[in-house]
Amino acid sequence: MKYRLVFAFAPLLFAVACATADPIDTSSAEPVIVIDMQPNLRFAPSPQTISVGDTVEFRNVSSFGHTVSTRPSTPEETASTAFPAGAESFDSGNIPAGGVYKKTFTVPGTYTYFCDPHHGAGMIGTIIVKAS
Ligand SMILES: [Cu+2]
Repeated sequence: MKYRLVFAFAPLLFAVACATADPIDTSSAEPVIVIDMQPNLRFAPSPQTISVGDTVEFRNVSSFGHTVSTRPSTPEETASTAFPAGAESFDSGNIPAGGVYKKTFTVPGTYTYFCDPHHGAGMIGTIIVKAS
């Protein structure tokens, strides 16, 4: 009888244990800097200074898609894109509403990036990566 009771409540106990566990294990995670892609077509904060090796998490907090890119496809984008020698260009592709794109910066210098669909509206951001 006792055992049957335990089995009956096992799923419930499991659910409670899961609910009370820390949902994000931060014990071994690298530092994460958050930059929002905002509904007003701005990256924020920008400029953002980080340390080499840091990971930036770009969060789309608007209700439509954005990109994070240093890979220009127009002369205008080329003119407002920059990244240090030795670094590779990057392009997140479309990040849907509520989506996230993570990038780790391993080469120090200044990165000027843009959102492809909203470049013309001035959605351009700057990240300064300091050498450690
Ligand atoms: Cu955008």
